[in-house]
Amino acid sequence: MLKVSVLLVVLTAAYCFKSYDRYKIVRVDVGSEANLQSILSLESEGLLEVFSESRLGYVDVLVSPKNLAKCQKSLHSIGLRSVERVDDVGAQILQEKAALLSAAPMADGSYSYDSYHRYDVMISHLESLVASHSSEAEIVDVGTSYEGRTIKAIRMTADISSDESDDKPMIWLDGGIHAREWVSPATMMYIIDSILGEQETDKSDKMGELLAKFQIVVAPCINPDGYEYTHTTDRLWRKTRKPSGCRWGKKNWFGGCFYRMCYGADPNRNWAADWGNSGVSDDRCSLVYPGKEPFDQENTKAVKTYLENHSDKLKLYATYHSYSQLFLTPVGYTTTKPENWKHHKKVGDAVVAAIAQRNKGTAPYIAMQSAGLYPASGDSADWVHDVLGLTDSYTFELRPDGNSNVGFELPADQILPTAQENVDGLLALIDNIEYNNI
Ligand code: 0X9
Ligand code: ZN
Repeated sequence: MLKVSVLLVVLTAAYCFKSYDRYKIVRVDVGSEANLQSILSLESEGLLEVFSESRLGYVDVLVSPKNLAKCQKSLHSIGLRSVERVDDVGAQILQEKAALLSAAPMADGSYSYDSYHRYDVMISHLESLVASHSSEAEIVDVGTSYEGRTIKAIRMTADISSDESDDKPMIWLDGGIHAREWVSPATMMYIIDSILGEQETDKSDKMGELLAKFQIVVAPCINPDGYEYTHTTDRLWRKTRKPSGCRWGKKNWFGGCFYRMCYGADPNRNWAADWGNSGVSDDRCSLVYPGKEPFDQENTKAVKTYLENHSDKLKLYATYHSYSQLFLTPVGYTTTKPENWKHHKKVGDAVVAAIAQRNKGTAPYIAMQSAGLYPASGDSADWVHDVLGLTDSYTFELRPDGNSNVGFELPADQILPTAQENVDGLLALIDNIEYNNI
């Protein structure tokens, strides 16, 4: 009986949801910038959608059943090799949805790591943590998203109500800037629970030392509009949700859009560090549209303002994405190494070693300069590095590894190992930042 009702709810939910029924993910070899341009022109013809950006010589594209034959023909005619990676994206999404719907509902304020949770569940858990740890945690309202959600963070430090606590060196961590990367907010929640001793209880001495020395601010989900949209409407949405205008700026005779209305900007292309130059598209509907100008998205503006206001204290910035299991060091728009590269290399080696130590036998994380993955302008870690002048500014890419077929839909039983290894990764990171080594 339970199975039948879960199936009914799944089918109803699927009906309102963007369908990826029989869509395929195809991996295309792109050895050169020219090849990538050919893919982008197939995208503007509407034959495919770039799904995840080109990484280390390939790009994954999403192809509808209607376009499959034509798309394969076009790829073949321009000499690009391709291989099917996922046979039916829609089936994968339905499977995930069924698991979500059969998960036990969360009691007010509680949280679990066996399922992905909605934004309000995360925030009410933060509030309950603050209530039970009032001497060491408080909620920070970072700002308001385009759709009116409050972007919340939790600030944690020993003796939080003392005036001195505001002056302590600051560590900032954020998650969920890309909407569909669900394991990122979940990992941030686990890191928060661990810092406050609700998880990883064997590390309480270490966490106590950190809270005495630093103020640690964690914003688990800084793109709440996009995140909620992935739960209600389109599981694979990446960007924000602010309308960005008609595709190619073209209106029809009646004042509507000639093609269609585009929504959102890529919030990790929207920061003022080499903004708009590489790894972006001026197609407002593209998943890497950087916005009309830097910080024209409410959420990036809010986080930027908070960081600017605390820049004199900021000692570490880390932002958590998925997927590929990487630790990315600045900068991401050019492969020219910054002057603090030697330090970045040392930090990266320490972080990936600590992660590997925690979950032996799983694919290791790899440390590299972020432009080595692919050059892209306007990301948050580069802005903190270049504009705030902070050496220790990094991007994590969490599980799964780059060869995975599940991609952003990491099964929920992987949340805990991902989060656990990243508590160890974070501790190694903090031990190695410049501030702790002078
Ligand atoms: O493209 C991104 O924004 C990040 N990858 S993701 O799949 N999570 O979208 C990587 C950012 C790394 N930064 C640069 N290459 N600049
Ligand atoms: Zn991302």
